[in-house]
Amino acid sequence: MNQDEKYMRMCFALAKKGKGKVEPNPMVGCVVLNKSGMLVSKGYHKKYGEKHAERDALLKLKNNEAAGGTLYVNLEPCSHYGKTPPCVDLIIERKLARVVIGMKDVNPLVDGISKLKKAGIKVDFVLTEEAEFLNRVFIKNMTQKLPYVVLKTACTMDGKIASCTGDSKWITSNESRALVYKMRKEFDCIMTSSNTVIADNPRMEHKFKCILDKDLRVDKSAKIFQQGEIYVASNENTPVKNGRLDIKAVLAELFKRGIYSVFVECGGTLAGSMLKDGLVDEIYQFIAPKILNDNSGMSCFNGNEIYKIIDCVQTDIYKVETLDKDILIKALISKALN
Ligand code: AOF
Ligand code: ZN
Repeated sequence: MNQDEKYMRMCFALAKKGKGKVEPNPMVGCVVLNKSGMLVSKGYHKKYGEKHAERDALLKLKNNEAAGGTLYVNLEPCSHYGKTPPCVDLIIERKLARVVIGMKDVNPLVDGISKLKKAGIKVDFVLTEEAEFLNRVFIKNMTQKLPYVVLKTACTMDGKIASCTGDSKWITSNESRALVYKMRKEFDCIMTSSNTVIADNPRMEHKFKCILDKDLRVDKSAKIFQQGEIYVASNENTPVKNGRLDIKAVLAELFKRGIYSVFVECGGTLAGSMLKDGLVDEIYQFIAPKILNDNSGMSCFNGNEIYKIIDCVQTDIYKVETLDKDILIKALISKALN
């Protein structure tokens, strides 16, 4: 691993300390080396609205300590007056010779790179793909004005979520189900369908829940209503397209309400149509060591007829975890069907 990669990875680790506290802002970490290449300061963005990573690192140093040195930061330094003044101004003032950046900022207000170059500071990039992966939620939020969507499913080795009678308790182990409870907390909202609420009557503890219920079929006595704030998307508040709720419109509405990430827990129909419509960013798939061995069982993804394998939804698996009994696959959607 070269030096630039080493220090950029350090920035990633620092950035991650802000996870859960900086959203909807990006996670950013910063490392400063002095003229002789010695690490003299580290910083990170700690909380939404507070100092940016670069400022956090540079303000720990005396005025001339960073002069001629190198600053590492996983996101292009900002050049705009937001809740804080532009980081590029401080970098220029502190006379850094080189800035190594992970990714270009997708925020249209930011144009830090050209400002740095104009000031005679050398700019290099390193580990861009990793930097973009780290801030994938921020990138989606900023560029599409939509929440980042993770769809969770739990199935047998043959991809079934229930038998032909609808029996589904339980496919995955206690440990996996406990892990799902923890995962929910990492998202601003959990989303489910009227079908799931009617079939399973889950509690789904969360501070904010969205139920897709086009014809308002779910009874208010369902357990899901016992706790948390609930947004019911129905034909009364959401456009209907081809007889179905326009889920993209629901996501846009959630975004306006300050929801930046959504965890979808549903059956095969909603999962299939969200996948087909390209509304899913990522899949968490729990697979239990069971085989239903019945094609009339319910599938975890139930879209339309597909004739060619080339038309599969493609994913990039980035993590496989072995749990007590099950496995968990985490995969990014790399190509939607349409
Ligand atoms: C952060 N932390 O460490 C960096 C950011 O409203 P402000 O002033 O906090 O600016 C937010 C924007 O600044 C953010 O969307 C991103 O484009 C840029 N850089 N933001 O919260 C940081 N370096
Ligand atoms: Zn900044």
